[in-house]
Amino acid sequence: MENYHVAWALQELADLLDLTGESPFKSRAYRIAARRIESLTDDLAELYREGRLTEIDGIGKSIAQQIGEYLETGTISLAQQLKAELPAGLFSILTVPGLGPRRVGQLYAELGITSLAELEQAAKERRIRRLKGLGVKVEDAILAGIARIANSESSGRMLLNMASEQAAILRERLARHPLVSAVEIAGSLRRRVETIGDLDLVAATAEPHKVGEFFKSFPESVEIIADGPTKLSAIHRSGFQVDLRLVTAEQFASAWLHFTGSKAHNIRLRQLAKAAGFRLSEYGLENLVDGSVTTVETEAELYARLGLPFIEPELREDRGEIEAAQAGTLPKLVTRAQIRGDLHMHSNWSDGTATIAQMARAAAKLGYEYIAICDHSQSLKVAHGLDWERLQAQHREIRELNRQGDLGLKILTGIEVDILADRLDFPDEVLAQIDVVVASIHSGFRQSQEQIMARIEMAMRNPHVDILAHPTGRLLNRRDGYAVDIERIIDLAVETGTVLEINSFPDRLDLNDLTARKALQKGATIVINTDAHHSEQLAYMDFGVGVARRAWAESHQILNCLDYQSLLQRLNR
Ligand code: DGT
Ligand code: CA
Ligand code: CA
Ligand code: ZN
Repeated sequence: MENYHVAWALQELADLLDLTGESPFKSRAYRIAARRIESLTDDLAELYREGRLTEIDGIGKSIAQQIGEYLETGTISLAQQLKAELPAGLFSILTVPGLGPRRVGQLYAELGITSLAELEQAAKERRIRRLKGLGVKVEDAILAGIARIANSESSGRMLLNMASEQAAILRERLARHPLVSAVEIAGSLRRRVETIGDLDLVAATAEPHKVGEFFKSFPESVEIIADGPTKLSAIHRSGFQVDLRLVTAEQFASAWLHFTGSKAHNIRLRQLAKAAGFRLSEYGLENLVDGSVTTVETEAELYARLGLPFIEPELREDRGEIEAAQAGTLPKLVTRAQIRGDLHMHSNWSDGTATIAQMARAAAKLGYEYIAICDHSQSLKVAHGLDWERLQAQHREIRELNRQGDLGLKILTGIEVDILADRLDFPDEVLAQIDVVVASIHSGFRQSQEQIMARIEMAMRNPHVDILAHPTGRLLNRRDGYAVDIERIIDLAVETGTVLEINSFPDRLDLNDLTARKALQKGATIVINTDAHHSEQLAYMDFGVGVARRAWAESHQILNCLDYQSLLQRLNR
């Protein structure tokens, strides 16, 4: 038994405790213990045999006892007992985004909800908003979540946050296996495609059979759908597929390149190889005359053998990267490390959950020089939009935080001003006093292209508006964007100097890679923002950077790659 099996069992026990409405302290203790165990390098079973479990930070007597029981018998009787008491349908409700076990337990206890269908009905009948601590926002989120499940089941594609999180856990786990000498994520996730069909992992091992058995024993697997000697596929509990390819250490670099794709990019590489007298495959380069196979140590070496410089995974789509590589004109792609700040985030002044100081501290930890707090404006009542009075109070708080000077970065004042039907949600005199004005549409999604474009043009022509946020309004797996004329928006951005946002939220990624690339080609400036409503969401920056890289962006084209002084100059232009 491996450590992560135990971690997983404790997680499950914590979920069960939450579902039954036990004290939150109990489940939290189990979750902390599970996290400790997942990152533990020592063998838990061995520590148990030596009677040393309680030496681990966060593991007390009673949790140690449960771990012991699990190691001895493969189950925890408390978990079995709780599971027997709860209706099975509750577990499907747990898959609704944003609904944790505690809330699911509350919905069960107070409304008797035991299935997705009952949950949807209760939300539609507006019964959920009346429960303590839930409200209209949660009810809407539940309906959206249910719709998203239905959609992603039909589209079958995962959002990047979920895909990256799962892939990282699985990669880590395989990497710790003693028979695995290398393991990497491949496929669309490595190329940073906006949604992911399935996860692809490539591992190097001399004993594929044993590693394959290990992969099949993962507790998240609900079904093994391919079980070959070097190619395995499993369906995991949350409904997605994981493909694992097992190769030798010598084949690893070629296989990683091959399974990273895209298919279109690989076809081009195979043509180049053929012209040079080789057959390119996941095993290496086979000489077409004598059949000898050349392997490579790195992807870069393989590209070099085809007469090309290294091509970054985000570019591998046959969208001109081969030609650019041959001509020596590949872009120097922007990196996460070049991002100096985040200019669109929310605080608990509107619909965020953290204070401004908390957001600032979290941003400083990411190495930023500056942030802008852009809470919603007054008309957006559901998000507690700020009127001028509260905005001024917020600005006082920001000035005070900056004056204290112990945050490690500068906070700019900002607003996400709503683009109303015929005007912005604040007059120019107010907007003039704000450092960063982000404009966006939150109403009238179904208007005609003419109406929507008139509103957007009005906003972009306003000299105080710095950034057009999530320009198309699309929500992945949920709804298409509004009827925008994206070419026109790009032209307006170039004409007016309004910066176009790549919103990094995993269900937005708006602009997308292709439109962002078009915007950059025409000379528009892009900003990569998170739109975080919580300090942990600041980490979504990686996803936005992925989109920018897929758009061939270089740092000089990105607003938030500017240092603080240059940023101020650009904003005041
Ligand atoms: P996805 O999963 O739809 O988000 O997109 P990808 O690009 O991850 O596609 P996937 O998982 O089917 O395959 C991973 C990569 O493996 C793909 O980009 C190209 C490479 N590949 C090479 N040969 C083959 C092949 O014969 N079939 C498939 N499906 N992929 C291949
Ligand atoms: Ca894939
Ligand atoms: Ca695949
Ligand atoms: Zn926002």
